[in-house]
Amino acid sequence: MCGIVGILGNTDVAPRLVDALKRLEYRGYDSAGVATLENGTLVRRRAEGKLRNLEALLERSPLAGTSGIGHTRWATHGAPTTANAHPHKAGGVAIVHNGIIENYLELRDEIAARGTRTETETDTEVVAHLVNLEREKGLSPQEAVAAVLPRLKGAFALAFLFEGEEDLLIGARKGSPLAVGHGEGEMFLGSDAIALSPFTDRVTYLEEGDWAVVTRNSVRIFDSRNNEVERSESRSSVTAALMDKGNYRHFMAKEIHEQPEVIGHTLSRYIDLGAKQANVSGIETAGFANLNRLVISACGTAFYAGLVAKYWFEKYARLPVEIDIASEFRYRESPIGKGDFALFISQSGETADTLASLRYCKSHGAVIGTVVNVPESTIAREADVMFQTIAGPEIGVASTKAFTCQLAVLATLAIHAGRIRGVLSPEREADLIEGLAAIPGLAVQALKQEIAIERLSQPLSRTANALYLGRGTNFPLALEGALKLKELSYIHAEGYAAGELKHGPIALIDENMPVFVIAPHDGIYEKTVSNMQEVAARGGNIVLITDERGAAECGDVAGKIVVMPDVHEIAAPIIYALPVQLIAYYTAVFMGTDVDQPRNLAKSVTVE
Ligand code: HGA
Repeated sequence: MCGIVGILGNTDVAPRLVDALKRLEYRGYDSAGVATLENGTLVRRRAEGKLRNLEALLERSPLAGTSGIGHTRWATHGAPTTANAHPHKAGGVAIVHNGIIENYLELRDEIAARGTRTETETDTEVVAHLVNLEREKGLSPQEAVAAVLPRLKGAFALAFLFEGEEDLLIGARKGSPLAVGHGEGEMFLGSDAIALSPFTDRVTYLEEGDWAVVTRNSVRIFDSRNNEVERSESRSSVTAALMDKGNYRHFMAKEIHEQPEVIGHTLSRYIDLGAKQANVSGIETAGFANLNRLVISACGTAFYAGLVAKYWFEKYARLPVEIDIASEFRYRESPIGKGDFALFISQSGETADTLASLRYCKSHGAVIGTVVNVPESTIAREADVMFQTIAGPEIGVASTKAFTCQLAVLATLAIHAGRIRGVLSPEREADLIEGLAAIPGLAVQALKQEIAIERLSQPLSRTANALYLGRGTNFPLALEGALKLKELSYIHAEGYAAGELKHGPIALIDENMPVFVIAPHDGIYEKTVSNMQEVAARGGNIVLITDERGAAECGDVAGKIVVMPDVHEIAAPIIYALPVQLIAYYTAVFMGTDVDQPRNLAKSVTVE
């Protein structure tokens, strides 16, 4: 998280920095700031909160200058105040930073011993001071940065601007992404191609440990040993148009409603409808036919997509799956090596923990696959094989369409694996493919329950806790439902496997506890009805999400029922994700929380 941008332009740069920051706000919105050179002098404007506060400040108090850097922050070290907002400045050096300087306390003590005091609570400020101290010794900007970078532990993408140096930006990357954008007599730095999209589509991605010395007409890139290196330039396909909400009140609502279409696009890439087969190109690289196990790692909602996929791979491809959240996996020293295939799921393709897990597996010789929405992202570039979701840009911080598209890709992958492993007969495969192909139409039908869901969400906005229950592939969906509600409405919620309830959580049930039960009428429906009876017997307030048969056969246990269309078992977690998303959405709307930018969160988590 945190988005950084730098521009060496030919016109006033502050409005352009803000334009880039608008596209980076998905990475954080605790504060924002810009610094420019006005006649060679470093000047800054910083504001707490959303980018619009910085915009308002710049209107009241504009900045001139054609060279500048900008930042949108998701705070890791220090409160989200104006004082802690980037750019940070020491003497004639200003910097913006994405990442965490892990040894900042040690470095702060060191510079204090040299008579320099820091003014902020951030880990970032020490870097500006260290470079400035090197400058005071007489080193050039380039020499000063080269002297400081090896001393920084942790992760960073950095952009430096120097007083008196109108034609110079220095960028550096280790652990966090950074790209150089090439213009005509102009040059740019940015966290991603989205930030650079208003200015150029010619992009060079820095590699791990690289740093770049940028002028309006040149870029020189050095690796971590300070050897000058060549990095190729590519054409970015990211469009410069700022996403708009259309007729929707929030991006999240728009993205929920886009699902029938984007799931359709995604499925059509991986299904051969004529042959009624899954057709996932790249699956040969993965060597699925002979794998002994599949390792999956991801974070948050993407992890829950992986958890659903575990059921599918094990059932349809008889392929054992080991799955772990990436922040645990990366440090678990899991035995993995040649002959293993590891799959990483990420919307942004920049998730720091997922990327670190990927690199762990890669360094141990495993073949790497990714299910990812951004094909130019670091995870996509470092994987051996990419299975792209065609969800389009997802702006709402709470993931919706990216999740269901991840499920769509994973379902086709499991089916294709089942065929090449000799597990699925042609008839069984055709049946599963038909089940998936029906999803876009069924998703439209499912969304017709929106008004009923809006109505039942209103009382929920007054509750303090909620439980979500499901079995089989609907258990991960229960976890996802609870996560969505927490993220958006700040209501405490937990997801459980319905059969696990009696082993503890049932103690929570009383007449104030709403319990969402996600249960299509499938082979284990009756078991879930028994679990609902257990809840009802203790006064719990059940909202059942099921189909018509389920509604007819649940007796009178449920206070409210949301009726979904009949779906094939493989389509259920995708279709049932929609009411789960709508419940969280409308609850948040009734509570008046910031649906698209919930507190304390950011879309893409690029720090540990
Ligand atoms: N550590 C810095 C930058 C935070 C960041 O990159 N978040 O994603 C800070 O707290 O300001």
